Amino acid sequence: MRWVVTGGAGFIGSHFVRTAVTEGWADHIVVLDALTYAGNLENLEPIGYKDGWEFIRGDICNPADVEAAIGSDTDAIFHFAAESHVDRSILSAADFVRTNVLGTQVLLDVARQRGVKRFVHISTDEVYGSLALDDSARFTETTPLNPTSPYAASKASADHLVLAACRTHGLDAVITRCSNNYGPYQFPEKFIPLFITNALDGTPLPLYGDGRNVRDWVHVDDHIRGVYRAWKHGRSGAVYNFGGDCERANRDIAARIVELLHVDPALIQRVADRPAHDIRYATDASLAKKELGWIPGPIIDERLPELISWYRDHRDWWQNIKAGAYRDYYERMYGRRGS
Ligand code: NAD
Ligand code: TDX
Repeated sequence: MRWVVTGGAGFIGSHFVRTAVTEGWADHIVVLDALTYAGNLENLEPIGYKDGWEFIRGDICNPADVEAAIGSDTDAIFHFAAESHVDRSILSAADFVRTNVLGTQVLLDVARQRGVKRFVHISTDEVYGSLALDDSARFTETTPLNPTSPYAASKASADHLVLAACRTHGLDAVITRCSNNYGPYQFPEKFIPLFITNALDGTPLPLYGDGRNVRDWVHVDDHIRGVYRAWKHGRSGAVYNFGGDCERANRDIAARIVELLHVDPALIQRVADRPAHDIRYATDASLAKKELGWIPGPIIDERLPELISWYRDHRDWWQNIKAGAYRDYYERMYGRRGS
């Protein structure tokens, strides 16, 4: 079994690769990653230099790079590569359209040319838009796509292209749409690692708006095991939602982080809200549970202490990031918001 994993040096992709190599999910894995600001080879270091995987630095928008990674013997492509941060897409959307839309189409074209047996496309529940706060409705796979941010719109576009390749050209493809992930090696621009690392540094935790926005939290390990099951058991052309059955308001997560780290709650500072901030995500994973046999593990309340320990024990990893080019972004974002 030979696989290509795009975005395998990022947060979720690296978790998938580390687990796949360790558990022997495939004979050989090619990681294709451009190493953008979010890609980091340190995320793959725990695997070590053993047989069974290789790394190619390449851009999914460049057909030559993609052709170098995908061979006629490639059994599956797991497509994690993306520009993934909503706030960055609000500052500038061009890279999102390029990588998430055009890059996905390049991969689909090469997959077809090379006769790849299955294309697993990693999407997000953000393509569905927002739910009301005072409602119990959840996103299902038939909820109409109604993306809010440029990031979500680019991911929805990619989903349409994947389904179009499936319907028009008979490409065997499966789409997964997961809700918010948390776990080790998440880039500290995202809410949970940003708040944990800022709290460890004793710097303010910038809570957007009133903090009542709700996210449905899934551990990255549960997500990648769902992706594996979608490859193994999913129907071609099907979409599978993954959610943690774990809706939490941002302000409650922030309060819990402060409590677990024994820092001053006054570190939580309300800042200007994200434009068109989706108020609530909640994902119904019934189909994945029924057809893939997927079940999420322990909820975030049980896993936050171990996650905080990980960030405490891996200070070098995130301090290197925070001391690098990320600083410019941080100042632009949070300077503007007045934290
Ligand atoms: P990430 O930003 O941590 O990693 C993205 C990776 O893609 C990086 O390694 C980066 O170098 C690589 N990449 C970016 N542009 C590339 C290009 N043009 N060519 C090759 N590689 C490129 O993202 P993540 O949080 O790990 O998300 C992975 C996937 O999962 C994305 O498709 C995202 O939309 C999806 N997703 C994320 C979440 C979440 O909560 N983080 C939830 C649901 C779905
Ligand atoms: O500084 C912050 N303050 C804050 O209050 C940041 C960065 C975020 N937030 C809020 C905004 C959201 O309501 O926290 C919540 C989570 O924010 P993000 O971590 O940016 O995630 P979100 O916008 O919900 O999108 C995430 O989930 C779906 C991922 O980044 C996407 O890649 C994924 O598709």
